[in-house]
Amino acid sequence: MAGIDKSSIRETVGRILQDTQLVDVHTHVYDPELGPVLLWGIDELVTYHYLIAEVFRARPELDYDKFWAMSKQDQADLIWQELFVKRSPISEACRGVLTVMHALGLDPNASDLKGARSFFKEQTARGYVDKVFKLSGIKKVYMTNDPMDDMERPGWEKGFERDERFMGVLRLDPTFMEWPKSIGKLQAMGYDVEPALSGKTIAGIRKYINDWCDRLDARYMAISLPPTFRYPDKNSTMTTLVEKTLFPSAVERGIPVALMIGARRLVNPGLRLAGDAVGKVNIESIERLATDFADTRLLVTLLSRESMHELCVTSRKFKNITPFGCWWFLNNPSLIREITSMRFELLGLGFIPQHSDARVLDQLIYKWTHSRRIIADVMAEKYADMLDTGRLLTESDIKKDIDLMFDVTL
Ligand code: HDL
Ligand code: ZN
Repeated sequence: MAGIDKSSIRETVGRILQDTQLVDVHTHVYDPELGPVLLWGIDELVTYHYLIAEVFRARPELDYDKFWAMSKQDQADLIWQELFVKRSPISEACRGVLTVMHALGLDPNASDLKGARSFFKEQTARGYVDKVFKLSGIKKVYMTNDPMDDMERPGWEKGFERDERFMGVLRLDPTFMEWPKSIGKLQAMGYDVEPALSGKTIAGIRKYINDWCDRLDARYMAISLPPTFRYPDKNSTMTTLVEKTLFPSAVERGIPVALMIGARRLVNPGLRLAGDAVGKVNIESIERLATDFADTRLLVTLLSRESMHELCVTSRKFKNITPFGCWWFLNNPSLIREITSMRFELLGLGFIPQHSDARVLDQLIYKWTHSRRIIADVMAEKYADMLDTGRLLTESDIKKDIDLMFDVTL
């Protein structure tokens, strides 16, 4: 059996990864039938909250309220001038916009956004979804569906014919965090709940979960938790909600739970969505959840670089933990490289290397273009090390390995 020569590994891995239609297990993009919750086009791309954080660093005298009072187009024009014209757009978020423009045949050297805007005027949402999926090499995305979102809920209540490329995911932190903040909406939706986590309320929340998992055809449930999350914590409503509703419903439905831990929300409220920061997590709490709910698959992604090493070690101890993606502040080339190397070294192929976390449809293009390159670099290095031992490697070995990691069915 002839193996691949070491000198052609990187080209071969890159080609196979490029030609493989991947699955994106965490995004904030939506079936176009859901209407305005699907963000796309140059103004959404340039006003991505990552770039809003960066424009305030370029223009520290900018007033938060004045910025938010501007139209989205004016915000985009300001960001374009400050981050793309007056200085080199070298940050990962800036580079991402350029990668998308380049892929669409738009001019990344343009002095304004007029040309880009006229291109997008000719697009329809559905047609552009097809274009972006093709350019990204993505066959399926998992959404982040929040019934508490007044923009998203009506589309689901009305009902629509699903685009099978958009998989449902029930997101629960907007319902659970700062309980009983969501009680009014739950009651307005007809659920018999009260602030006290009584048997009646627990039953009402489980009905909410089941009703919406049915409506979404949810493939997993997700919850984002702060670095302060501790489990079990007998004084915390979150422990009760997780123990008595989230996990029992996941077990009953036989679906995974995604734990996304480490975001410190709104450390700077003036930045709104761009105002969140990061904190290291308590890995023991994840180990206790993995122990108490040993039959539930835990998809885990953490926001702090330091926590990622602990997660790799903990994943070796708990077969029901699957680390997924380089999330948010970790979705940068230098950190994707480090984390992916560590995961191959500690977990072999037993993890999901990446998710895009795309908030704007167009971002699928850049987040996957950038990640494919780095993951191919790291995979090729690991394969080369393996060949040095005399072990042979074929193209079908590589394809099998890539499908094992990326062709995720949840
Ligand atoms: O909680 C999450 O899913 C995060 O991804 C947030 O949406 C965050 O604002 C984000 O977009 N990160 O990329
Ligand atoms: Zn996200």
